[in-house]
Amino acid sequence: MRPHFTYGIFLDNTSKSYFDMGKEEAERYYFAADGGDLDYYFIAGETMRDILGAYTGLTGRTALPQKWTLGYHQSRWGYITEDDIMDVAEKMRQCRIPCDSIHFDIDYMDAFKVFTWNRKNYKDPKKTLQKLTEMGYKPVTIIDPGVKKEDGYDVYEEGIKNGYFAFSAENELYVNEVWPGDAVFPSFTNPKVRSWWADKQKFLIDMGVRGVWNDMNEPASFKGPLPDDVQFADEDDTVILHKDAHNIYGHCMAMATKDGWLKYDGRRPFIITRAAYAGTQRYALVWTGDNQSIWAHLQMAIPQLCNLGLSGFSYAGTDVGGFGADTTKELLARWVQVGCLSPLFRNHSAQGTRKQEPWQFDKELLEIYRKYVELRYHLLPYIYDCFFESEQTGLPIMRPLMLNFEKDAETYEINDEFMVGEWLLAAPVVTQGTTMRLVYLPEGAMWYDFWTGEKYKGGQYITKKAPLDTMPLFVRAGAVLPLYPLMQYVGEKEVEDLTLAVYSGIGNYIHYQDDGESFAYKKGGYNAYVFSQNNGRLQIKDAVKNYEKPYKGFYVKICRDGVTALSETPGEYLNAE
Ligand code: MIG
Repeated sequence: MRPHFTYGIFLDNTSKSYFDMGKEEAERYYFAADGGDLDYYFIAGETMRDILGAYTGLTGRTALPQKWTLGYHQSRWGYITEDDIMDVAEKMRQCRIPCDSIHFDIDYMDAFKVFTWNRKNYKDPKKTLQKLTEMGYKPVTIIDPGVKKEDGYDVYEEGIKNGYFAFSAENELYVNEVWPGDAVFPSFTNPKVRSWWADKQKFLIDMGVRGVWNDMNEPASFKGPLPDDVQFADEDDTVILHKDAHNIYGHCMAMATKDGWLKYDGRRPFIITRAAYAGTQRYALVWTGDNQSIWAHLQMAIPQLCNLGLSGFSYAGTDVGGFGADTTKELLARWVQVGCLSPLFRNHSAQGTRKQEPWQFDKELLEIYRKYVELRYHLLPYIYDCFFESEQTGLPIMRPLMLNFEKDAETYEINDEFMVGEWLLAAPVVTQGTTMRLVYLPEGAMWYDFWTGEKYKGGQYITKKAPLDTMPLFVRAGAVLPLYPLMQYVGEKEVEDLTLAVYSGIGNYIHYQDDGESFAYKKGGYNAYVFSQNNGRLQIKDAVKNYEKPYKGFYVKICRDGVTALSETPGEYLNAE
């Protein structure tokens, strides 16, 4: 950023590359790559938004996801049997923790063979998934790239017959070890291999799975990294060496996976990937992989997700509670507060660590957990709107303050606060034992405390009490926040009346409504409402009216200084007049 312009540089090179942003010499940026073409873009504009718009115009934008994917997801590596899964599914409903998805980690497979299901631990997997579906869950399964080397295993044999797997420098089948033991690696860089892999998705879709989680696609391997000279098949059946393909391996796997879901499911694909390249946001969302249950990794979650957002990945998340090592009650309480405003909201943990579903601690934790998952479900239409706009502008959901307040230099170094869209500012506690924190409120706006309705002028630091059950959260004056009534999962009930929380000030807001699943919105199949307010006077206009189930009405609640728009629990408020 410079006083009168901003620029971005995108190096489009898949070989091992280097970036030195003023480390060696403060006045010099330096980037290079070991191979490939010197292919880079210089993007100029006035603001960071311009750069992001142009960069995502070039590399692609995160598409509007299915609405349920924005709900809460529960996962753990260690749900081994169908009883384990059903137990989680039932407890979630008993404890009244809203939840839309349960994720199946590698243990659902037979001997870690991709596109198989373990019949010892699941008598009838289709039936189990059917049961989950009836309870409102949308099952998501993990898929790794490594294919078990085993005679008679169809995926392996098909790949061998067609030459779909990578070869060593000596032109022999390249074998390394991953979960299934000796395994081989599909050449996702080749369109034929991608279309074969796309067809494989049918196995999951027919089973009743609703999304895929691609793991280990760096590709990761247990017996050391793949050598540089391992040979993959490229686009035109020529060879691309691992050293040039490594950075796009996950990208190409995501591409294949998405194609399969478009072909056999037809709804907006929900594909999560661990490895990605510039532009992978067109195919998949990302999660930040194996974090640890430590405070430093909760702190890191905010800049990580904001940086991903600035890199085109509007849809991203961290493992809530931390993946490796044992979480604690306090850490989990603080993590769910960050997680509930992260684009992907999933609790996940590693086998052998302390369990961290919301009921694994005490009543206090369960209540805190529920408060923030419920907050997420009330805010779903707001978050969905952010995604709707992200597809048009490239602007992320979760943003560093500076993206919204570029003129306020005080925001530049803040990485323990973030914006959700234009109107919400979160200042979570990310340090142990803290019950009060400083919050910077950007200049050029007035702010309301979400919980108490207190009004503050921007351009100042304030101190906020933040006991374990409180995440300081602020709404920019002028906001009209669309809110849903409480639901245990998306689709539990039709939302006929939308609640609008109006935070006195001046502002316009566009709200979108559609079927939440199909591609009809792309052809205009949605409703758009424009909410304009002038110091609490609200006007509602139907700007687009193509979706056949418009709202029947709106509940409006106005927040002025000291008058709380939302009571402690939004649920109570929503039932009020
Ligand atoms: O070698 O599938 O990042 O989320 O639970 C570990 C087991 C493999 C790594 C993923 C993690 C997942 C785990 N996987």
